[in-house]
Amino acid sequence: MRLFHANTSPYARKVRVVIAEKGLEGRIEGQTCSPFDDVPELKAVNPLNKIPCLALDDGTALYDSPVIVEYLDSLDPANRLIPAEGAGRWTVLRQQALGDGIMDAAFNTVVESRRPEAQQSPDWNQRWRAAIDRALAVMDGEIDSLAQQPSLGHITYACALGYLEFRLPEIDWRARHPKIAAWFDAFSQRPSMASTRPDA
Ligand SMILES: N[C@@H](CCC(=O)N[C@@H](CS)C(=O)NCC(=O)O)C(=O)O
Repeated sequence: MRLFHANTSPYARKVRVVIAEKGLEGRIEGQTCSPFDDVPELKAVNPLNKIPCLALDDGTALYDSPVIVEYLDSLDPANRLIPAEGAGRWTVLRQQALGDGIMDAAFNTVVESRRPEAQQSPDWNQRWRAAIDRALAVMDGEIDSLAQQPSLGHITYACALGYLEFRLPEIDWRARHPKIAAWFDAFSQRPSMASTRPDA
């Protein structure tokens, strides 16, 4: 299998952390690329021209990141990061959606900031910032009750927080959410997180 990714992509980091947590490194070759460059191999497997994309050995490909992580999790059902059923499954999937939503709002903000200033939209920037702030408040409310066993929910939260810190440090979420900061610092000690830092 081949994973198209970039070190700075929070969605790709989520997939790479899952690969490391599940010990699948030996089965997946990485290909770093930017979707903003012309990469014919990426477009050939993902018509959306986005990363992450996982090209399978049978010539098919999986995207986007929630589909890829569900597939990777299924390869080793004994060590699941997404519960197979029950209330826990919906909690983890909802947490993934919350973390992915922070990534979406942050990524849009970063891309918007690279457009000519006259074309940037203050309305959209405010909307994305408000979504990030509300999502962080929800995360704060549940951080003390996160399960001990790491799940895809934990991983997605950590990758979203790492991306905010990397690309939008001015948000300074640590100052408003010290409980989240303490949890993030502890979770970031995991080898899967340390080896996938966006600034590495
Ligand atoms: N929902 C997608 C989002 C993927 C995504 O937007 N990736 C960015 C890089 S961080 C990308 O490839 N953007 C290229 C584009 O928007 O054209 C996922 O979870 O995989």
